[in-house]
Amino acid sequence: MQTKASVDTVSGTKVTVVGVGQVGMSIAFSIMTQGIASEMTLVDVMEDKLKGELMDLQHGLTFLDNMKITAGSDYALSAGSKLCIVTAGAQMREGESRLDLDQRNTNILKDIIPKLVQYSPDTILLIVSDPVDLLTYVAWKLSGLPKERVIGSGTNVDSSRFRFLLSERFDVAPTSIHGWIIGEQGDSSVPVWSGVDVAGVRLRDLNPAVGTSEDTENWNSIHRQVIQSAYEIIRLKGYPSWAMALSVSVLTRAILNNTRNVYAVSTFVEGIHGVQYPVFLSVPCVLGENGITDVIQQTLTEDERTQFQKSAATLNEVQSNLVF
Ligand code: 6V0
Repeated sequence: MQTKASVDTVSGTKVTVVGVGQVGMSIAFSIMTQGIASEMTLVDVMEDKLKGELMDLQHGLTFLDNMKITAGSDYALSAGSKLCIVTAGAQMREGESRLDLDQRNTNILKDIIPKLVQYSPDTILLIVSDPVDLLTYVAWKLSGLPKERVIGSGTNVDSSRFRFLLSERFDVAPTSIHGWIIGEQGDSSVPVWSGVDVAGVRLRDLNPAVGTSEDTENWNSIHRQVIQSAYEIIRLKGYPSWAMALSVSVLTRAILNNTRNVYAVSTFVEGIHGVQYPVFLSVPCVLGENGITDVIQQTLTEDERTQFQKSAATLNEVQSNLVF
């Protein structure tokens, strides 16, 4: 019986996940169980953890469609990846400033990104590590890749939290509600109230004050809940993982299957919504096999534009203090 093909081919849907912490492994598990990729490589600096996670995943393969899984600290294993997902990151140390942490995370990417691009020069990078907008810029600079091929997971998960919370108030399924959170991932994100609709019926047409301080129905509390929920999950269980993993796996599917779905992800926004700096922020983007092919420019209110531009200016200032 012939047990091994005489020629090993490089798969067209190979994904590498760098960082096998809580977030990296939940992403890897989600990609594996959904059968999105035919090959997956895990890379980290912790050899034992890599080996344990590899064995644990491989032992579940009989229950799923087959895929090849490899793991190790050598980036040669990642060669030929169509998509590289980066979740490696440092946690804040006691007394550490935000800028020092940003610099430490930048240094981690200085170690990772050139090696990924060396082995997969045509790859698409999907950055998940925090602060995601800043680190997507750093990854773009370090990689030398075209800006369409460097993407941050951005506000895709925030938009999902937003739609879920809206769905509870409307009592319809989250998938039947459209709604977008754009801008900087985290506290300064921007909910686009004009884009909230169910079956084409726009919330703003029913309540013109929606999202403003004059809104007696207080819809903006839902955006505050979106921001708070990230902190709440960390307080309650230590780290957010499942929604993030599903968010990243749909982005992965869109890229590997060239679906051209639209998701709110972090992209280069100089020239968009009046931004004058070379920064990455989230806007709805069309995703496919070449990365981001189009950006959807929504009609924003003056307040939404101002908030978007303020985040861009802040990011630009932080970026200018980083040492590459
Ligand atoms: P974690 O569990 O601490 O895992 C981080 C992993 O990165 C560890 O396994 C490290 O060994 C590894 N690592 C560190 N340095 C390197 C390196 N130089 N090369 C390879 N691997 C390295 O963190 P967790 O998995 O919880 O989070 C990972 C990152 O995602 C952090 O930056 C989080 O802040 C960020 N998140 C981003 C979110 C978003 O919405 N963008 C959401 C959740 C977490």
